[in-house]
Amino acid sequence: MDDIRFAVLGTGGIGRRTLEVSQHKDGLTAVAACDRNGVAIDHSGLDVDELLEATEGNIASGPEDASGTTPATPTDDYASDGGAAAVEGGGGGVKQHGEQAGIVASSQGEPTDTPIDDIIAESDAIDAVLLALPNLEHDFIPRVAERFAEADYEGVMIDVLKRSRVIGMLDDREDLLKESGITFVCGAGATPGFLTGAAALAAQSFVEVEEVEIWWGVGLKSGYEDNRGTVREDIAHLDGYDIATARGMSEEEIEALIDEHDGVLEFHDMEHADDVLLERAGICDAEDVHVGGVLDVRSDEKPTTTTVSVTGTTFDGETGTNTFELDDVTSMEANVNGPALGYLKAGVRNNRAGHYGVFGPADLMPGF
Ligand code: IKT
Repeated sequence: MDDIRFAVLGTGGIGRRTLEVSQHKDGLTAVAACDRNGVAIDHSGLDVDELLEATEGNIASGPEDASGTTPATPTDDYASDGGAAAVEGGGGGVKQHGEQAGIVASSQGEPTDTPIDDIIAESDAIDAVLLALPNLEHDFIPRVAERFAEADYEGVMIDVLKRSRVIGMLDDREDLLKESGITFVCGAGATPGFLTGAAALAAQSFVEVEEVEIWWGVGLKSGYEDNRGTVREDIAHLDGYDIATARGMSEEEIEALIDEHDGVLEFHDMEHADDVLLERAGICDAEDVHVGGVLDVRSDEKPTTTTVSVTGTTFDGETGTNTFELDDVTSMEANVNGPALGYLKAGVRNNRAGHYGVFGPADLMPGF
């Protein structure tokens, strides 16, 4: 495959790490990145090291981390997303007035009020767009996809969204995406994503799948600061919390909750899109998929081993369970961003073959 020129929307934890991991992968050139306040575009390839250094510990405007401390004023571009601004405005904020934060702190960054539109304006020369945007406003990512489609973007869009209900919102826009020539790969992080693909592979031995259990363990190797967005998003899955309450929590409230649990949060029956994505791919019913896990906010060690167990019946009547296990030392960062870029490449292969529409991770594996 020729070189893939890609853009990253959002330079919070996921956006920055994807840029970093991309440097270790063949054939990927980062040509554009944006956050709430700025945009960096260089069609011959961004200086990723400089960009990472400039944005490190300086993620005020990283829209992926939906949930930071100091809400900053959102730009019109994000504000025009009717509500998403509130989400993006929370972006991991450590920015003080007058201080350069996020992409504008990079020598390649330009301030802008319309970061997404600025990338759209350059999208003729971009093969793939990775949406490392916050996920707390459910229709935000679908609406960003719509904006690219309305501008006749032809190429790949990929996200690492989590919630099951978002997939339907993307499906509702599938005709528009197809008309434009977009191959949209949704839920392409770890879960959903890597682990959904693993379940699809493990299911191949069976003629009927009874149950899929995804149990993940995460220790925050890169620390809490860099993962505020994902921690807040996970809190929304705890008993007594939902998206609105998690979004409304102050940083102090989050820290108090973490203290109450001695730093270890356990989740059961999470609304993670592995379920609808496996059903969509014809593997099993969504209700037979269960996702849960343990997050240790204070340790870089995984509190439990990440496993995917697929139970089913073989053609000759045996019932078995295939288990896929991740190594305890591979970090969440490696398990989210590596697969996301792998799915991005698979998306580009499909896009170049003229396959447009909405694809989940299980659709890019052997058929069931
Ligand atoms: C995600 O980012 O995909 C979801 C997070 C869990 C990641 C699992 C990684 C497993 C591993 O590294 O062993 C969490 C639900 N936010």
